Amino acid sequence: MTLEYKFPEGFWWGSATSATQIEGATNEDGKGKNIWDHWYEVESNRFFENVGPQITSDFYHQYKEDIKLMKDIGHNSFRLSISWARLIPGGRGEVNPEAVTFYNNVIDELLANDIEPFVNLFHFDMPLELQHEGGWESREVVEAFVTYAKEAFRLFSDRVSKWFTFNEPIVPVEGGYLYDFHYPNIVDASRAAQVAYHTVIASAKAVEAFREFEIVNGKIGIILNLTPSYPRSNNPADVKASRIADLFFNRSFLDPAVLGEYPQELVEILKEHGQLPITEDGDKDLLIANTVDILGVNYYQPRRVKAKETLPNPYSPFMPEWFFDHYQMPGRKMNVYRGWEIYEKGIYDIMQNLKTNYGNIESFVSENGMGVQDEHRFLKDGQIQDDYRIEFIREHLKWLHKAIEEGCNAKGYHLWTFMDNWSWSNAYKNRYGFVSVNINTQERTLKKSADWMKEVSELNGF
Ligand code: BGP
Repeated sequence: MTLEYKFPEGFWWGSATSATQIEGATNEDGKGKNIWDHWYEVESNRFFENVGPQITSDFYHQYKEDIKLMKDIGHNSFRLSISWARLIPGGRGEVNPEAVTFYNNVIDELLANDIEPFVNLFHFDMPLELQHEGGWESREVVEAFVTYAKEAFRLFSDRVSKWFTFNEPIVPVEGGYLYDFHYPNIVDASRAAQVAYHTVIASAKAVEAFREFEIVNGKIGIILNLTPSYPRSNNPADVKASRIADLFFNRSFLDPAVLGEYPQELVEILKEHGQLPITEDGDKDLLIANTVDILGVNYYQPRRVKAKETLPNPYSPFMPEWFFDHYQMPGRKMNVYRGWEIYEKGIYDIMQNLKTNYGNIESFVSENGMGVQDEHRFLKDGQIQDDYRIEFIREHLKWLHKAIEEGCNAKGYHLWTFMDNWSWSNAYKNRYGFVSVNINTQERTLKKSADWMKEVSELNGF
């Protein structure tokens, strides 16, 4: 069969998820609490239909069957995260042996099915005790993270060679310290800057620790949600607004992680507004010496911006939005369930940017996907006919393919997500999986997109 879109040999086909979103078993086998367990206990109304993280998709008990399904639909790789609070309850001290058994079992099961585990250390899930100590605002918590990272490398790196320090580290900054959609629900830009800075430092320190382990073929990276900024027009005021949005939301993590230093213009802006974080001697050298080997790119939506229509209220809390307004482009294509624009070419623009400005670092699409509400509407003969998802993936893959043809260093594509999972405040509202999950019975059923993906990964293209 001749394929129009053939991907390079060894391309990574798979999906991604995170511990809190699938494991469940939040009170079992010695797991400690994280901020999600706590926030749900104190404010369950913040979660769609009051559904919390206690059970989710029950991967803790069903991982064997789930991994078999991954194999069935052609996965050769799968990204999961370790729950820090499960591995080290309280965030510091003794490792929980039952957690070690669980993660060993999962890793072994993946390998037995020829699926390479990509393991991420932190996916929004701060252990509660450490949050009480200040979370990422605290430099001691950074040290606790490095100790946790070392334990994970020690325990699992005999079988895991691809590691990631953080998933979307900007999201806890935005959600927890600017825009009130994650615990601890603080609105304070200078604290947000401290949190962002400490996660960057924590990542670099984990990279440094990783290199001491000298893991054969080992690679360590970070996963960033890159939302390319597009100005409304070429008017210099719009272009400037777009550049500043890019500094805040992309380059604040991308530059230190990949180039080892912060963009000067961002530093100047924060300085001018009195928002610079506290730093320590030696941090600059740490960053420059510990850039990542590989970059995971999560891409869902672009960020369209325009120059501000009005001056910011000088008495309102300082925000990135002091420098730009969001722009709703007429005719934009929307995923209405999530309220996110769908713009497939964004994936190509990101890859070109990485090629031109970031040394063409080895990368892959580590998340991309489409959450849809009430998917049972599309049930036919017992299967969800998610043609919209197939189209979504296909159109993104075409642009990714073009980027690769033009020399971009992209090695794979992971969908968000394998099976429907629990989301941070939307719970089970929007479904993203190749596999549908009935949250009452925990029954799994392949969607049409799963059959399609099986074919794509087997043919290595379409
Ligand atoms: C990313 C996160 C995931 C996931 C996904 C979908 O930002 O890394 O954890 O949840 O987005 O977003 P949501 O669940 O908010 O719809």
